[in-house]
Amino acid sequence: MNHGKRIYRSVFISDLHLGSAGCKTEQLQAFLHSVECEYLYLVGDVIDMWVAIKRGKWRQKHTNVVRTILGKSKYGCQVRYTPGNHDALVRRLNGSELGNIAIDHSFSHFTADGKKLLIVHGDLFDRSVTSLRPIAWVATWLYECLTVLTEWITQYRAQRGLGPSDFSARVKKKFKHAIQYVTSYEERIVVDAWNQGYDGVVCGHIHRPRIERHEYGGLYLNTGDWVENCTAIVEHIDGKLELIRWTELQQQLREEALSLSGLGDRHALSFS
Ligand SMILES: [Mn+2]
Repeated sequence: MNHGKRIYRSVFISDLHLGSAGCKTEQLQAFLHSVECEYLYLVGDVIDMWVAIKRGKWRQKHTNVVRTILGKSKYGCQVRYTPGNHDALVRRLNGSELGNIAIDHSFSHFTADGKKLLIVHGDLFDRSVTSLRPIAWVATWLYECLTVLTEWITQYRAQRGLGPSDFSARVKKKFKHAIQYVTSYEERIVVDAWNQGYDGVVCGHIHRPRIERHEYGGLYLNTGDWVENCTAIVEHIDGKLELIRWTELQQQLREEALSLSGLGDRHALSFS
């Protein structure tokens, strides 16, 4: 029995944005504690240096996530970190190996069933970050302010007994859509990987979890993020790749724990 843990060969996560108001630290910790893997890929934007470090927003809970990751590396998990645009300062360490932690611009990963995958954050394929970088920077700040504003609205409504508003989801959706060229991003990155001889690409950056085979060949795997979606790409022991959502995995683990303890059966009896 694996004591409520999921065992994978590899886990790929990105866009944790540690240090920003939006990072879902609790869910991320719970997820990290519930998986065991041989390879843990951190596919960029792990630390949000654009907002975290300069503005004193870093909290103990963010340090704790880093400690959890270091803990995994201590017990034999190979951690591979490809910095993104929000943690671009770490790119100075590209090519370094610190014990079980390797940092580089990109990695080649071979799955258990022999697929060759390119692991890269992906911001270099996003025009809104390369040629329109100042706009992206302002957009990040607006997004951060919006997140804080939403929290205020939620608290205000909760205090008055009102339900949550969908204001944030609506605005964020429009906002992100406006600054991203999502389809062309997906297309550019997967075609580039395919042309380099890879079977597919694992990336992040646009906060849109997805697993798909491109029409010209090539697997497109986007890990999603831990600001909104709380998702990861995992490689099973046999090499099969899957997109998982923390909410669904959490539910499965809860049900398993319940049936193990026998509580599930007693409930079933009492309601029959
Ligand atoms: Mn990014």
